[in-house]
Amino acid sequence: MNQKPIAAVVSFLVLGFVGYFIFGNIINKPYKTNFDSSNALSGKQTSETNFDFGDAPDGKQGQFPSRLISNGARTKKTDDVWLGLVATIEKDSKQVNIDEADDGVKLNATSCKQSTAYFFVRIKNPGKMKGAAYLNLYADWNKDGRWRGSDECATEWIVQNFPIDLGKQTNEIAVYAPQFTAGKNTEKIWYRGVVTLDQKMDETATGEFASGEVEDYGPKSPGEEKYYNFYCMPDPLTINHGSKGGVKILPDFFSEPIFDLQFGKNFKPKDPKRQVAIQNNTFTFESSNKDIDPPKRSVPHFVDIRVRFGAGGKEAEVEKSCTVIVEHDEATIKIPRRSFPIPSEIPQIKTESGGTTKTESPESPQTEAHPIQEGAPAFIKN
Ligand SMILES: [Ca+2]
Ligand SMILES: [Ca+2]
Ligand SMILES: [Ca+2]
Repeated sequence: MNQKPIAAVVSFLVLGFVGYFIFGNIINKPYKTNFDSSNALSGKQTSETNFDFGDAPDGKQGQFPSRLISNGARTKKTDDVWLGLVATIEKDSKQVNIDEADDGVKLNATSCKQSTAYFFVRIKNPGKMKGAAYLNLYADWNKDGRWRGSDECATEWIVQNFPIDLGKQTNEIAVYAPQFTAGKNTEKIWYRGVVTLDQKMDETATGEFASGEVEDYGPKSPGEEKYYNFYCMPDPLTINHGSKGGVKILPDFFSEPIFDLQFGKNFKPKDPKRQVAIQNNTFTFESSNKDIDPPKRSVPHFVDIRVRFGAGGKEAEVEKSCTVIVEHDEATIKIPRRSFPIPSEIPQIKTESGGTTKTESPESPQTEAHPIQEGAPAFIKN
């Protein structure tokens, strides 16, 4: 069953998007939800005036319409339909090129030839949404600091309201690949990718939209083209004490492939409370069954993983932690001094075992339920 979707996304594997489709299976990842980065720092409540903006230079370095004063393209809601994993909300454009959530558009442009853009479109309620979303893409082929007009090969408004029927997107993330003719110069350009819900854009790349996300990408030197990062799945892994579970380590959307992984330099895989082992690109976490100590509580463990990327593992190394939550439960404690059940304890134990069955099985998201892998990932060309 796993073979079918893998075949369906072979073209993405070639492009280095290994593992991107796994994202379609991620539901309720607590730290991956959209966040308000401006307020995350200040601790303030989200105000009515916040939007997601683009972050192309709007000032001396370029005249791109990014800031509020320039009527920069912006979206009010970012959790109906958005690009990649995350979106930010800010009071004004984050100048320049410092939006942390530009993670859902990839341009594969060949000078004056037919080219492809990849949009990773994420939706909140797959199978339950109605209406349309629109994809737009603007590229500054002539490098004059604006998205306007055309060069000798192509218009700078390269994808024009490419429609997505949201009712037909049954996966949380789908990839859309509109095609276009690229301009003459395709190197070191600024481009803007936008998804909007129900509303169309125009050639100005400006305006306020009720829902969606705006992502701007700046010029990259050849050395900066490569990207290395990974994520843990599930994150967190939740297990009961005395049991074990596995966490897969997967490369991000645009990351170079993982070469191998090992524990972080200061991480102790074995101690009285746990045994952690790495095999292939997965680690298993076993919580010691001696580790039964009331009261009922959740104990987080942080497993430091160091991943090497690229050919021979020599291109890059990234180290970060995956979280494992061990649920300690009084229900397993034997209390020999009591020969009869105390009535109040019976429902308590039932409740806890009910909670236990609801706890996410470490295996089920990838290997049993895997709804994304049941259907081929949406890959739509026009
Ligand atoms: Ca943005
Ligand atoms: Ca994004
Ligand atoms: Ca231009």
